[in-house]
Amino acid sequence: MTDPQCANRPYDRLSLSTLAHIAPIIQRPAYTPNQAGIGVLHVGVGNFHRAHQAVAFDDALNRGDSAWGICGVNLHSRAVCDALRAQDGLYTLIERSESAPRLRVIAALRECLLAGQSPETTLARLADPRIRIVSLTITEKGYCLDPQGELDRSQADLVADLKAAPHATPRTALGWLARGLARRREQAPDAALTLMSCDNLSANGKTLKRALLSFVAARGDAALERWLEQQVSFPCSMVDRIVPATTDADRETVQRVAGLTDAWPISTEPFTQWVVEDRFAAGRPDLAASGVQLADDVSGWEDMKLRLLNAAHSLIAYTGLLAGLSTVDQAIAHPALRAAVEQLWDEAIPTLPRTMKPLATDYCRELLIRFANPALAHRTEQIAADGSKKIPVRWLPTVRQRLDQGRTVGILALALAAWLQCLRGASAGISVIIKDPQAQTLAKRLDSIGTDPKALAHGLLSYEPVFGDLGHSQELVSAVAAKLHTINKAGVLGTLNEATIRP
Ligand code: CS2
Repeated sequence: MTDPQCANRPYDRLSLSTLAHIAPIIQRPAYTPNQAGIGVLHVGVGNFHRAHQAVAFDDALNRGDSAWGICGVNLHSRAVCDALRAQDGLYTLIERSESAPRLRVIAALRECLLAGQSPETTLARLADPRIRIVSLTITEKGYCLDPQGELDRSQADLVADLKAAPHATPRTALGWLARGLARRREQAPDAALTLMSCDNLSANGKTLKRALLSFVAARGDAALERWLEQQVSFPCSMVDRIVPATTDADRETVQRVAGLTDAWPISTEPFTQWVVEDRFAAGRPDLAASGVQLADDVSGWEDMKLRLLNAAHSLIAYTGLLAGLSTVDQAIAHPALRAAVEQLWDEAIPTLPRTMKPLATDYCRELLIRFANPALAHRTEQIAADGSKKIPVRWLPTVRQRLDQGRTVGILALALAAWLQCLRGASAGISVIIKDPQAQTLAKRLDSIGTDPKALAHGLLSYEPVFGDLGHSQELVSAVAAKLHTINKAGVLGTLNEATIRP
């Protein structure tokens, strides 16, 4: 990349050797990155981790607590590792709001490994007693569980890991954890560890524990099962920060403001929240000093976030895509979508735990402001991905609870109908292509049904890997079919208008 004003002078790339040249307006590490120890191993070094947990560990390093550098491990994405290695692990965090972007260089990622390329180092790190926290952002599908909470043996990589020879290179996060921790148990049996899920799942810590213990049991390693029960804690956490995919505009911002190039900066909102159960088996930095809320129980926070924030996001994603709205701020500026989001909250709030209900109004008010942030350009297409894994934790708990209580599910039925249309894609005259491991299966299933709304609604809702037994609910099938019928007749905006005027 070259300076447009001075085509002969290339920009330097962000790295330890150029850090000192960065424009003074930018916050830099207050510590010497090379002197930081590595106390955390994080699996899944995507944008979210780098905008969220990595910042809290960077704060600890900035405060002089030098034990908490991070070893990042990616299972699939080689590109991030390559980009970070070329920058000595440094990257720029851009906080975007309506005022000027605020930039900060994060240096907490001291190492970045592609597990399959460096299997020995990855396993050695997992076994290393200096690593005291292993955290994960592997997305909902990374836990390899079906809606009943059993290992999902329809996943080829999981089945391969379950059957693999003891020294084969694992393919799943569960496979890597089981092998690395088996080595830890042998080499450093007293080295306790915190395994911390930072994914958008309800009871994410318990889910991780269940997935890993089921995996280890299925592999027949009873000694490791016992060790995990005794030496490892699995705190639940609620993590929240909106982090869009990186764009060239972000790279240009860094170049313009910092005077250096960064191949993979992260753009995010000013808001950040992390509520975590204070059950760290081998210590932790002073997370409270970074604004992290340490709690005895985070389940209420998780429910509130999944059912209000993430559920609204997914509603915006599918209805927005159908309405040709490509970003969340555009969608929330549209009166029909905003009314739909507010109605979704009216449906979800009564299902929240008693302790959370009094907080919900302020929470939603703040969400409206966060969603409206025009500087984020958070794409509806990004959120629409992986619906088959997201919807069961975002929409279905509210749906189930309302149906059990004999209440209606107006806007959630519409949301399900919008997802169904997006899955049908071309067959519904829609050009949206949604990334989802189940997309093909679901599209085929819907294609074979034809166009009758009732049959389509039943076809989708009786797909047990997503809906469990919800397909038996005649009321839900009819409600989704009715919305589908209206979408076909009046388009999604017409349906939203009708739904929000006459719920
Ligand atoms: C979003 C989340 O892409 C999505 O599915 O709903 O990533 C959301 O932005 C975060 O959970 C916010 O904390």
